Amino acid sequence: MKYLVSTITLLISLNLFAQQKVVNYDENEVPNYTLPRLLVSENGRKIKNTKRWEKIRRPELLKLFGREVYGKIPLEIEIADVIVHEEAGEAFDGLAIRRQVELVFRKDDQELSVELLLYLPKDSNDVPVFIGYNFNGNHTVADDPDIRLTESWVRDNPSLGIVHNQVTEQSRGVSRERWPIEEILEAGYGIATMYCGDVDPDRDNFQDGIHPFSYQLGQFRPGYDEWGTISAWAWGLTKAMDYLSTVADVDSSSVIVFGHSRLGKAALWAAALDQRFAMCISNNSGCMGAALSRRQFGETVGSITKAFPHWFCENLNKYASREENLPVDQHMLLALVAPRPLYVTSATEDLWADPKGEFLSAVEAGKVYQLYDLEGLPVSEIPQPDSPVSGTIAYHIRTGEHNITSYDWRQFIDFANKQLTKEE
Ligand code: GTR
Repeated sequence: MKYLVSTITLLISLNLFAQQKVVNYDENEVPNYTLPRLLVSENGRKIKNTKRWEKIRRPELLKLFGREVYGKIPLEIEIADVIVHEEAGEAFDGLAIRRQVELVFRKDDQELSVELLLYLPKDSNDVPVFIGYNFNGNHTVADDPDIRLTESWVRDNPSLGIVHNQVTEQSRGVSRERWPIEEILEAGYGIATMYCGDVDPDRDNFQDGIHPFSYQLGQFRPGYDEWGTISAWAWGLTKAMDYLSTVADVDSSSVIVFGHSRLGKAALWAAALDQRFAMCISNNSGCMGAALSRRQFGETVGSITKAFPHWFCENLNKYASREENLPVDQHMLLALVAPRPLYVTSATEDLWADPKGEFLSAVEAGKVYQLYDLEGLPVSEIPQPDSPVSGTIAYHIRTGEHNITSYDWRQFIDFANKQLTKEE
């Protein structure tokens, strides 16, 4: 008996030790690593100019991220219908008009509806627009009683009245602090959002959302190199871009794609894939977003593929605890946004997302901006908290936790003002 108890105690402590080792928050424990080379092609050719970048390296990297990380999008599909639920509702005491449309996709007997909510400053045209997903439904972004409720699956959250995976009135406006819409409108920008779960519910189940549209007969999940949920979300953003290009009051050459956390990963991948996005904002996107995987600081390939296997293609599992074998690292994803303006943020308490790894990744991506004679980041040391720095890449680390706040938004607006203002 005594022997049994001490064996169990030993096993428990070994297990605790192992768990502690799993998450590294110690800079001294970051392994020595060499990043895969951004500016050398697969067959060893030096990428010395924008022509070679665009013709050779950019397509190679897109292919690698598609095949090994997020999964290729195995589907060409157009919006079948746009159902306009509201054309120009008055919102925010006359500051804005609200438009709500349903983008409908059809294939054989399948149908998928994605609702897009768009606020535009009233009486303006050629408006630059921010577009990004929300986590729990369009109605959560503002205290606006006219925003339609999603009928899609939403993760249960009884404190918000989300039960049986359906939203209710109780969650209206609950995310408003993350969405300073009036400030955005007053600054002369429109803002568009969609519920990510309309495109693909965030669960380990490939039977809903857009995925089944790409299946052959008898297929129940995407292939090893085919789209996980982040690729599905990125696809949805490109479809929203298709729609925004048809809206007369929107300046489709100034659409800024943004996202927080997992949705920041999707925003980066969407901007990499679709060069119509004029600018990209990655807010606290962390592991498989902006942060360098090889640092293995905070969340790692091993932990993310264990907790959220459905976000990626199955191929990514090969690199759990084998980051050094990845043919890419995340500075390459950031570089795929070049030469367009890119904003990367971290938060001081968001160590899980590896702030330093997000910063260093942005520094490295600057090499591609330099090919375009643009300065990426103007500094090589991580700045003090709440001290944004910017070239054509911008970065700040905000004091506080994993979140997107009005402080972050003020910096995004300032940066967009600087970067997108057209020369007269
Ligand atoms: C965490 C996940 C992160 C990040 C975050 C979020 O649990 O580990 O990669 O994406 O969720 O989306 O809020």
